[in-house]
Amino acid sequence: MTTNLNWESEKVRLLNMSLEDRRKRFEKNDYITLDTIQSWRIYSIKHKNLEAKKPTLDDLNEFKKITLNQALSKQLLEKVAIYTGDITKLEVDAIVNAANSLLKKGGGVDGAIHRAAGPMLQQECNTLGGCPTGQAKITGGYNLPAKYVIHTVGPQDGSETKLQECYENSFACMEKHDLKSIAFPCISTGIYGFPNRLAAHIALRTARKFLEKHEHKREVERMEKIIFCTFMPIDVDIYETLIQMYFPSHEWNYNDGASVTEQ
Ligand code: AR6
Repeated sequence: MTTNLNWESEKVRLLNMSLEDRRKRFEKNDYITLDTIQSWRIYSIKHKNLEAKKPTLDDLNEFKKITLNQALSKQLLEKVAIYTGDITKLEVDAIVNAANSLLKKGGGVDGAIHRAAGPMLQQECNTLGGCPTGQAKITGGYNLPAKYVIHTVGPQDGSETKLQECYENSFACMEKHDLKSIAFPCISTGIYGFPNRLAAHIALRTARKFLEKHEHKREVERMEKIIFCTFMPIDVDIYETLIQMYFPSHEWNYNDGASVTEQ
C-alpha cells in the first residue's frame, strides 16, 4: 500500500516506473491510451455529420483574430483531438486541472481529478503556495494514468485574457518539463461560468498558435497531441463546429470566408 508514503518519494517512484508497470496499477479498461484517441484528421473522416455543423457570424468574427499558416494545416490535423469523457482516464503526459487559486480540492473536474489521483495530490498542492488566476503549476499524477497534472486557475470574471493565459501557461509548463501530450478540460466553463463558445474559441486559437510555433522544432521536441476533453454535450457540439475553422481538413478555409449558419 502506498498511503503511508511521503508524496515526494512516491512521485519519484511513479515517474521512474516503466510504462508496463504503470499500467499494472489499473484494471485493463480503466485507462485510455493515446494511440486509441482518434486524431482530428481521422475523427473528421469518420464523423460524417460534421459538415452540417456550420459556424455562426459571431464565430467568424471571433475567428478573425487569427490568420492560419496554411502550409502547416495538414500536419496539424494529427496533433489535435476531441475526446468526450472523463479526463481522469487518459494516459497522457499531463492532464490539466481547472483548479482554484488555493489549489484546494474543489468540485467539478478538480474534484474528479483529486478523487482519482488520491490524497498525495493534495499534499503536493499544499506545498505550492497557491496559484494566481491565469497561471499554471505542475504536480505528479499519483494514482492517475497521466504522469502529471497541470493545475491552472481560470477566470471567474469572464476575462478572455486570463483564460488565454491559462492555456499559454499550461503549454509553457509542459514544454519546460519536456511533455508531449496534454489533455484540457473546458476550463472556467463550469462553476466559474465562462461562456462555453467563447472559451472554445480561446482554447482552439491558443492551441493553434502554440502548434504553429512548435512545428518548426526538431522531431524529438515536437508535440504529439493536444486533446480537448469535452464532457458536456454542449461542448462536444461547440468543439466539433469550431475545430473545423481552426484546424480545417478541407482546401477552403474560414480566413477567406465560408458558409455560416444564420444566428
Ligand atoms: N472530465 C472532464 N471534464 C469534466 C469532468 C471530468 N471528469 N468533470 C467535469 N468536467 P469546472 P471551472 C467539465 O466547474 O469552471 C472547482 O470547484 C465540466 O463539465 O470543473 O474552471 C475548482 O476547485 C466543465 O465543462 O471548472 C474551482 O473552484 C469543465 O470540466 C472551480 O471548480 C470545467 O468545469 C473551477 O471552475
